[in-house]
Amino acid sequence: MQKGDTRGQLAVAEVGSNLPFPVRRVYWIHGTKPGIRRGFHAHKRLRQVFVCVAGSVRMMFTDGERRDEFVFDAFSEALVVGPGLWRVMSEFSPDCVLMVFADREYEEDDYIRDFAAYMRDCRHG
Ligand code: T46
Repeated sequence: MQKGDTRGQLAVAEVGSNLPFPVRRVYWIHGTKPGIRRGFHAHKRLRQVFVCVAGSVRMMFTDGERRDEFVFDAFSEALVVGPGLWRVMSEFSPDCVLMVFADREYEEDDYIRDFAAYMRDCRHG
């Protein structure tokens, strides 16, 4: 939610307004080196809201059949991502800050990091 005025911009993330779940964890990805791609996993349960606070990043999501790929930047709407989607992030600009609000604590066993296993057992759709 943008609250800009003549002084500049102020953006708000608020549970019950534009955050669709109670937030248990916030993390942000920044300083990603040139040419690096991140992600390569899906989540079993985790729901997240992505906000690109600065810069830009290419996002790719697939459920194993449908594939969406787009450049996400500071002018984009926040992105709500539920469980069961495989994601890859690439082409981070040097100034990219990708902030993520999550509805669960960090749990490594919530990750599916093997694409073949994802396609076999876990994909939605
Ligand atoms: C996601 C994409 C968009 C923690 O200890 N706590 C945390 O909350 C997170 C998110 C990560 N970590 C550790 C686990 C690894 O040792 O930080 C290290 C890097 O995490 P990972 O390799 O999972 O980073 P990405 O960029 O591949 O994935 C992250 C999130 O993990 C994931 O939930 O959806 O960003």
